[in-house]
Amino acid sequence: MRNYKNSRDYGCWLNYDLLPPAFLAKYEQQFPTMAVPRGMALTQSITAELRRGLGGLVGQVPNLVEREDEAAVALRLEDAAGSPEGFKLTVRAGEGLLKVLISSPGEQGLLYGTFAFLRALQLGEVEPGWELQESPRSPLRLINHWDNLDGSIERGYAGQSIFFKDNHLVEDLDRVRDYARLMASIGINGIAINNVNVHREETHLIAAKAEMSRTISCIFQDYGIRLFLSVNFASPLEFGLDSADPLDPQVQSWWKERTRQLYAEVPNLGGFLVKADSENRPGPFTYGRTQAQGANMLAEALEPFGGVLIWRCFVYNCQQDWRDTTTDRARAAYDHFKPLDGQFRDNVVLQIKNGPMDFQVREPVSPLFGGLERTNHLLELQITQEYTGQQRHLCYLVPQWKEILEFDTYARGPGSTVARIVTGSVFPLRWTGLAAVTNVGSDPNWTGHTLAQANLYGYGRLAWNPELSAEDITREWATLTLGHDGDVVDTVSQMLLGSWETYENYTVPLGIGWMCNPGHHYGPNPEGYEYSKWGTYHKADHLAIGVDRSVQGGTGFAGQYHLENAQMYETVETCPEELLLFFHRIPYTHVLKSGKTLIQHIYDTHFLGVEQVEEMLAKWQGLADKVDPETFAHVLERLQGQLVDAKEWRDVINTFFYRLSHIPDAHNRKIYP
Ligand code: GCW
Repeated sequence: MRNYKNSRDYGCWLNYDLLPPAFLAKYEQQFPTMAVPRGMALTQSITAELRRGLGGLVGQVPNLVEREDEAAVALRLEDAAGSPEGFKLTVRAGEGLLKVLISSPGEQGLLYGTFAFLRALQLGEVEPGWELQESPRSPLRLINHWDNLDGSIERGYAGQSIFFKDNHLVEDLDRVRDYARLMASIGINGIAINNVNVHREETHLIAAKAEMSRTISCIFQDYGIRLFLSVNFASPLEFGLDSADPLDPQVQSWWKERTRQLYAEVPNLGGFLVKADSENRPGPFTYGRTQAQGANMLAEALEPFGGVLIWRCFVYNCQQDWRDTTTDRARAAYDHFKPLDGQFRDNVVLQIKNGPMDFQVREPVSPLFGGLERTNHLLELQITQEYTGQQRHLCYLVPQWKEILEFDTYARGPGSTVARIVTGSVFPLRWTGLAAVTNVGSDPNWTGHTLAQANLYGYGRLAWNPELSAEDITREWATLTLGHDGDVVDTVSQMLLGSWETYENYTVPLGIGWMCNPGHHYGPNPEGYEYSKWGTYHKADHLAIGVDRSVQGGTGFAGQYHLENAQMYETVETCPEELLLFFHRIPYTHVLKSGKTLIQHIYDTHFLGVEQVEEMLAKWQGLADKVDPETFAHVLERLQGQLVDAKEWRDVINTFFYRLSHIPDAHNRKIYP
């Protein structure tokens, strides 16, 4: 069998194919030499990247020279102010050659500058007089793996873990290196390697199994990435203590000592990530303590080593009764954490899922954004497509993330967007940024669906700079990954950019969420979660659907937002229609702004969604001789599967509503009786 590592899909956006003739005319033989400062931790990675990148793109591997003034591409560590992760790139005309200078106060900046240079070269931007000065907008740009030590991945749709197998490290650590390189190329600087649901085996990653963490962290270190570990709040119990109470001095000193020893073994540790009091994980509530008391205890242990404690806000009652209408899961994160704002230590960072529920295809933004003013926090996104087609469906999430980032919280008046909050420009917070659950696994193409690589890429780019536009990121990814053919770039960009809306059209309407099969969450099942304990009800009956979350007469969730948004969500008339069923209970006969009734809207969007998948499929078929045959065949197969599944969604959802409402489709299309 051919080594899958030579495939284009494995190379992702770093294939570095020879540039097309028009570009080569500009760049060929322009970069014969490079100068890279010696003795840096990242010297080797930077040098190797330039060799590989230029060797591939312009067909000439540059020679290393000592003196900066003799080099076509020179890297300079500058003793200047500014972010050590930022860089400046300048290009000028030298004697017959281009002269590229990449400078930064830090070696990490030089690494990012190197990747930016190679990217710009592929996009044809490098020319005399061109300059680029960038630094990441926030200090934490994190990836979370939900990998278990046995090699399985919770909500993983691309094979097994690339780190773990049968409770050991995988043999192929080169692949971990390739991964670190991919992540560094998009600016990721921290990776949590294990599942936030920390089971028994994983508890030992901070102790007997710390050697595993160390090995991975050494690889990460070569790419400027810090390793994070998800830890079990009840670890002390596993190690012989009879309590995990955060106020118990014995527990406190146990964590301090364990953390000290861990740092001795894993110096490149960024800190801990904790899921506590959430979905049956242990936490401070067991001891009658607050989330702040729990987080602060761990943060104190990390503090001497500069570590940060990332504490998730996904705390809610998962033992609900569907008949209980007073408990609203959407309220939970805000209700738990808002009152604690200001009580957390400086090195605690709260990690908040984008929406108040759980990574649905459409949700409002969590009101904790704009709600928290004095506590460090991160936006948590889900790259892995748990509820959005599990990498069998094309569902490109960058447009969704852009909407979230552009949402105005009004926390400090107009313009207080989530993007500005998570980059620290609304509230002066030390630690801000983004985290996302990755979609990566051991599949040869990393992400199951090759086009799902765009989600991974797009996340990194947005974490670096949330102001980049979805269109720019998409075209950039398509060019780097699939080459310069304008038709391919246009077509694939269109497919990607429309795919989230398409997915929404044939799945769950107007923000209601769920309606999927319980457990694995794939495929339609309108009542799959309706009577379960998880608090995710849509309450459809024969007349209406939706949950009233207004203040007047509902659960009051709408009132958790700042006034402008609270008022907007409060009434049916002002609530954005795409979220109508999230905030209100609406009769099927209610007339929407389009002039259609709700029920007709549901029927129409479901028929439309399937047609849109048919169009995507046709578009892709049109690229048959323009993309790599292996990639072509694979994506084709996925799209064909998506079409079958989209029809199933359409029919199941439409039938469900028809049976409940008895209202026929105005166009008499086929809905099962
Ligand atoms: O969406 C839910 C998932 C769980 C996950 C949890 C979480 C890791 O279904 O699998 O557990 O969210 O985010 O903690």
